[in-house]
Amino acid sequence: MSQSAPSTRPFVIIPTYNEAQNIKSVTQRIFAAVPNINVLVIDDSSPDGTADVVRELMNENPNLELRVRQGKQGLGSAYRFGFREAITMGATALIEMDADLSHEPEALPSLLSAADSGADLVIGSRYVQGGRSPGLSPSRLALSRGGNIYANLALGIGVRDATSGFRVYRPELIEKINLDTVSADGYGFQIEMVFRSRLLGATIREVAIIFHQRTLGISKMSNEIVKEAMTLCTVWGFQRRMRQLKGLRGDFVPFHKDSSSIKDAIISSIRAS
Ligand SMILES: Nc1nc2c(ncn2[C@@H]2O[C@H](COP(=O)(O)OP(=O)(O)O)[C@@H](O)[C@H]2O)c(=O)[nH]1
Ligand SMILES: [Mg+2]
Repeated sequence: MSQSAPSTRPFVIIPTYNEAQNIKSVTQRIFAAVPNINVLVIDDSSPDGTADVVRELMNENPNLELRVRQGKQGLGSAYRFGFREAITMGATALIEMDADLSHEPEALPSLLSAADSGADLVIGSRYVQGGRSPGLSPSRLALSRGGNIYANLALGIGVRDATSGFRVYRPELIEKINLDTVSADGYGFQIEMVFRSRLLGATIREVAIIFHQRTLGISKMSNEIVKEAMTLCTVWGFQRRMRQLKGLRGDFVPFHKDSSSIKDAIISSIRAS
């Protein structure tokens, strides 16, 4: 799938929910790091007026775009929407990045050059040599490391930081994945996208990043999001194992939480032949 045409119209997609205090610095630093880059903010009608701040910034930045959606619909849904919009606008690379400055805009050139040198998916990774996440609380570090170990055991993805939200995708890979069949949110979305990329034989590279703790605003991470990621990994892992045991090859669309029950997905993977 890889080809090495340089990325001429990269889009950074930033989902926002109550990031009015961060969005100005993050966009300014992005444009300083990569002057001609495009930035697309997907705001879910943040009550703190994030969208108004973005509108103000758009007066000075012709490469800044905003889409406002009705109500909080989750990070996975915001990215699915943003990927489609950016592809429609001719994106040659799709970059995922948080608004809270956890991801250093100055790392964008190294991620983009890894994509240009032939990776379908580049993951900014805390867990490869040179990667760090200073100041992460022991409980969040345990959750993050434990989640990655579990996702690797269940799904065989061979990625050290599968929950990282700082990434570059080649648009061709996103088009192949078919976003209509991706239903996870939050960490589950990040893991699902790595899993789906692996199933398609994509070239995946991890590049070291320093992940900073948020200093302004609050995290939207919740127990529900962690629970969803664990449940989905377990079901996908079961489906994958059944397929291996039966020697099944060919296209495989993993369990989609909105289109069948877990019970039906398990029964059909036991029956499949
Ligand atoms: N549009 C949109 N963005 C969201 C939503 N939930 C989180 N985000 C954004 O996703 C990014 C990561 O969320 P964050 O709260 O920092 O999660 P954490 O880093 O796991 O603690 C931030 O830019 C958030 O503003 C949502 O429901 N809709
Ligand atoms: Mg964050």
